[in-house]
Amino acid sequence: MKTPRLSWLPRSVLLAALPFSVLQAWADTAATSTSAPEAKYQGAASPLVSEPMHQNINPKAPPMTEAEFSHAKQIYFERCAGCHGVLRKGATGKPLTPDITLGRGTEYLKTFIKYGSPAGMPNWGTSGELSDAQVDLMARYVQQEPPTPPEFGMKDMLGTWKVLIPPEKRPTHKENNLDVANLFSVTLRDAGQIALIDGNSKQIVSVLKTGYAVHISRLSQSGRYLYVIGRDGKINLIDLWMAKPDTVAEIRIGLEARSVETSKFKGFEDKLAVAGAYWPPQYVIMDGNSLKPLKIVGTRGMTVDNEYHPEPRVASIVASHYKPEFVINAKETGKIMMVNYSDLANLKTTTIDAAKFLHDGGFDTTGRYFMVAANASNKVAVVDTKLDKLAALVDVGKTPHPGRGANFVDPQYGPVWATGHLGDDSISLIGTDPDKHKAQAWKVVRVLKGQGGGSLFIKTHPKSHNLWVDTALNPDAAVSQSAAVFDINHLDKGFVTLPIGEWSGLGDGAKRVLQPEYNKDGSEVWFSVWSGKDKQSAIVVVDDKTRKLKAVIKDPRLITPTGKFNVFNTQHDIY
Ligand code: DHE
Repeated sequence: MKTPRLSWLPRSVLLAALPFSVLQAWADTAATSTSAPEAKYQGAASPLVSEPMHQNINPKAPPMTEAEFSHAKQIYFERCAGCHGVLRKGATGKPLTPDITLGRGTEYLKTFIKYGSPAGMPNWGTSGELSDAQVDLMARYVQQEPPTPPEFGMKDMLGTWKVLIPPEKRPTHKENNLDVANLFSVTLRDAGQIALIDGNSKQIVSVLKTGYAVHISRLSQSGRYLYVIGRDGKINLIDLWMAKPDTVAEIRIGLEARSVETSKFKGFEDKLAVAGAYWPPQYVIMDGNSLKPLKIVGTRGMTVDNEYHPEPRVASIVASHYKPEFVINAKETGKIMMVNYSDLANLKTTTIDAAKFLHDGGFDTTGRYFMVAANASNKVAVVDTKLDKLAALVDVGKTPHPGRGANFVDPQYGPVWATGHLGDDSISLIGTDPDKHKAQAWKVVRVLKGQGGGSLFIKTHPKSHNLWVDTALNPDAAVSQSAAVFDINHLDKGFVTLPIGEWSGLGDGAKRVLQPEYNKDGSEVWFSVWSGKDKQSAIVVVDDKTRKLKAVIKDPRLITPTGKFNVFNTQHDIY
């Protein structure tokens, strides 16, 4: 039994409303315990909010008018679906299906929603984010049957598929003078755009319209094609050889999505692309040059605990360097699918049981082992992509969040891969060299103490001695607006804090500092300084050797920059 954390709510209020033991008991049945930064992070608005949905009325649930239902549905998909799931079957938040919620009753649910829980449910009412009337509305809504968003199959995808410039009409050689390998594709999250920024001049080359709340960018094996995916499942295929790089094809692969990747194995370079959807739970393999959808595979099925899950969202996807395979991670089932793309009609998949809830990750320095955070299990799963086997499940700190992680050589323990955490201030270093450092392999060999919890991304570069760690979601502004840097050769000396937010010279704003990303030659590290949509944001470039400010990129077009993907480093999995 966890020790109750009571600082988050007035105990007297809670006790007056319900016996604590009752609330605590429900909190302890949550799928996991969630930290406040994590709950906030997962609570981003889902694009499903605007989808028409099928609805059964539950006669046993407290009545709601149609207008109330639609208002509640909007709140649910804006704030709750990220943790509790589209079908409310539970993810990092607990299940909220009527078989459970009807038994709790409206008053109980209202208290829960208003005051939050020790397991990480935000205090929506007392924080002022929901009014008492909205709390009452949500307590009634979660007792109704969850509305079901539509499926999105081949016909739907083909209906959205556009080839703007067919492959035969595209350039036969690079038609621009850009140093494409040192371009950065920068997510302009709330603008639904990416900015292509020249890594040398630091000028914006172009701003391109993409999907809603665009998420990540990946490169084809040759480095010519850039694939960008929005939260609404829209993919833009951008040709970096054009005189002015632009979208040459686009498609929607689902109603909500986060990941896209391309085939990297010898003989399949630039041939295929794959994207994973949150809704419907499925992944789609496409022709790499045109985005024509070729094969859709659903991920619904059993979890690692052998329970059925109707909504296993597809999280990170990487392309194996050892086989013609995509490594596809299903969040809710905790399963990793090694999907062989050499014969789509006779698709062979090796399914590896890992742990729940798989999220983000990256390769070790050899490219053989894929390390993925099973964030709610506080573990990192290690997949051997040569043998298609789980090499280890490593216990790390609370809610690991590596981005793609950081590879370097620990002076004492040899090659390691590192992750920071959302839920605590630790940085776990895992040994990754089973040949020469067998005793350390797949063990946490060292734990560094960072600035605080709320860390999203960690980064280094083969040519650097610096290990950079952000803490973008830390509740303390001084921590979220700065970054920590460790000297890899003197890890025991601790970190130095760099005031990146202050260096940006921006006025007021959230100024969350996130996602260190290196330029091609590893001499500069770029940070996003992320403020609200209506405030100015920036990118701060730090000289890696001197750790001094080198440049600030400010432009009215840089709206909410978050992820930055250097072409060369992304293409070659350098991190
Ligand atoms: Fe991300 C990667 C999902 C919120 C910035 N994010 C990923 C990946 C997944 C994911 C599955 C791995 C993709 C891959 O490698 O194939 N992210 C989610 C969510 O479900 C979540 C928690 C909530 C949501 O509603 O989307 C979420 N992510 C965020 C943010 O709020 C961030 C900080 C800002 C933003 O742009 O939205 C954010 N996520 C990123 C970035 C990466 C990422 C920058 C790629 C990191 C890299 O270095 O590869």
